[in-house]
Amino acid sequence: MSFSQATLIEGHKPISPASGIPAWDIDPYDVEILKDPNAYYAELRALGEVVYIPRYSILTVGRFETTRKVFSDHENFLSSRGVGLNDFKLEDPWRPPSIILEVDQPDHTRTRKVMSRALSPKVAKGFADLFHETADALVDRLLGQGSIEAVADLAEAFPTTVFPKAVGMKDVNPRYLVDYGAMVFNAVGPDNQLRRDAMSHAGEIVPWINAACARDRLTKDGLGALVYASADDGTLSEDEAGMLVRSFLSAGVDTTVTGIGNALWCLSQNPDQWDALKRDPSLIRATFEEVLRYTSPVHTFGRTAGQATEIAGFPVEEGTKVTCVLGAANMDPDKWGDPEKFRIDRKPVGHIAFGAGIHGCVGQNIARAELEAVLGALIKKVDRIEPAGDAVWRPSNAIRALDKLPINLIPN
Ligand code: OVM
Repeated sequence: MSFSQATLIEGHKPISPASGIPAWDIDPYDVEILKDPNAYYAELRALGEVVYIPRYSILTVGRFETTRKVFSDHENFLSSRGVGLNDFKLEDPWRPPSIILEVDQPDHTRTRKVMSRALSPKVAKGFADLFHETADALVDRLLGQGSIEAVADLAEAFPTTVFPKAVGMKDVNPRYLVDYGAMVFNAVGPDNQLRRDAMSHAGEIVPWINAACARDRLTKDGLGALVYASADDGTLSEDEAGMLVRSFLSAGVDTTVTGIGNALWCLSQNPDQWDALKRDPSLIRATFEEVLRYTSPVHTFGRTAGQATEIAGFPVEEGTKVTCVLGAANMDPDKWGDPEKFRIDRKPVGHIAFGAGIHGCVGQNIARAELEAVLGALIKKVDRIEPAGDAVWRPSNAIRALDKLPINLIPN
């Protein structure tokens, strides 16, 4: 049997799920669920190891062990056919595929090596002064201001200041970086209003992003130059180097903006945990890990079954799109005691907020260094973080981020 374009659902082949897989009549990309996902996560886990969602003709997993297993099983569950609902084998993607994210072994190995060297712990340490000085200055400025809107004033302000510097970008446009992130992450969802709204900016932003990745738009001392050095030694072509710089800009801004915003949300909602962090600054890193577990900034990413396979004993057809709900896995009570409690002393080793397996977040050292600087500046200078209005979420098909977070930073 072959499928014409007209019979595709959300850009992939419709499936007939194996018997025994429960069907669930739900839209996981409904904005109300995206804004407040915990009940959806709980029901997904309760329904079974794997659930069929007819609306999108996908399978979905949310229990910790199964989600981790599918997400790290790169032999059976491919990335090269896209990590969203579109199957790149059947429909052209909205942009040339990423040569690290949307690729399988062995091609992945070569680009991954370049990126993991460019983003090594040693390189991240080299940015510590820049990150700490920027965070200290930013928090000093905000402290004089009374109540702040922490998403724009801090969560977006920090990464859009330090990250272009770390990459060595000569072209500066914080708004374009944030909006490009929104496109990249909404693009992995269905063709819904969120995706269309994000894509409505593509015409001006995509060419700007692509141009900003060229060798001559980068300084000689940043992450971009490290990647272009791999073009000089023959590991990459010049075009491939530009594509990997594009990956920095795709994956490095929205994610860290979200990490900072979500950290401020967690700490402003849990003043006892803020106090505990003030008392013991050695818990800064553990606090960020708990923010990652508790809020899963990337809530859902997918894979495509490259061949007939199985999930928890249920047969899965070739071409099946499987969404992995990282947010549900990181809240699974079978893995985490009292998952709905935000506890900075939890040390949630093994959370999958950065993914798992060969595609696990290659930028996580930089992300941790950024959060260490921001949280470090806050605990040095701020006595209390008080909510100054309701937090508003910014629904996205893949990111769980705030849109507005009014808070008061009360100085020491
Ligand atoms: C990329 C990339 C990498 C990680 C996440 C991401 C969808 C994009 O290489 O473009 O967001």
